[in-house]
Amino acid sequence: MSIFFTIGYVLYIISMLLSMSFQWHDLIVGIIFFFGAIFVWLSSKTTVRTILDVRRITKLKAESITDPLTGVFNRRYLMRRLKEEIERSHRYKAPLSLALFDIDNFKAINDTYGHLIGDNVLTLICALIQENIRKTDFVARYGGEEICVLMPDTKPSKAAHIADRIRAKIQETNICFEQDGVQLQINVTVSAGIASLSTANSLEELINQADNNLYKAKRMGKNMVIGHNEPDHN
Ligand code: GH3
Ligand code: MG
Ligand code: MG
Repeated sequence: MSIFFTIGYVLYIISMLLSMSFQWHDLIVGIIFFFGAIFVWLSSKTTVRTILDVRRITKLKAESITDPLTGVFNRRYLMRRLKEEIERSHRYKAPLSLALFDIDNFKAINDTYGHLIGDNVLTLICALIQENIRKTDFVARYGGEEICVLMPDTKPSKAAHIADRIRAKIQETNICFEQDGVQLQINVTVSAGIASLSTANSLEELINQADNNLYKAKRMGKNMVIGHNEPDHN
């Protein structure tokens, strides 16, 4: 940009000299052109740098709240949001529920097909859960193969219904993959425990309740959702 201004002005001076009508105050125009060009150049450079910085910060922010394997929110973000949602629920006296999912017999999947396939299965299950929740809910990886769905403004009976719909969807999904040139198909099931702020008073109680219900679901035969006092069977 400044080069164009400078060239333009040099050509202007040359034409003035050639036409013998050059006067020293014409230099002022050149100086204004020159510093104007430098100003425009520096501003455009700063703007480009700012855009790149904003992009970098946005990316870093997204990475700090996302689980790198599955792409859903990470545990740290879950805990932060959970705290905020509990406060919001108390303030507006609104219901709040969550479902804690755990993949059934996941160790056997790892042992049979290897960890890489296990990783793919886990990622796929997270995607299936993500596809089957409402816009107002959100999914986070709570632990190894435990996935939490937080459901604001939702009563536990409704949460159990949603969780059971997700459970059924996962059960009916055939997971296909290729290993050593052989096409394989596996069926995965999940169990879930529901917790609600109506029967828990704190974040810890909420998590404990979901954990206990999940444990019950495992003990009662897996592939089921427990919450709201009665199981939603497969
Ligand atoms: P259950 O039905 O009772 O839940 O049995 P399970 O085999 O799913 O549960 P268990 O706790 O015995 O094993 C969980 C396994 O999940 C063990 C661990 O290696 C595996 N796991 C945890 N995180 C990951 C991961 O990110 N990738 C893979 N591939 N495996 C994982
Ligand atoms: Mg498991
Ligand atoms: Mg587990």
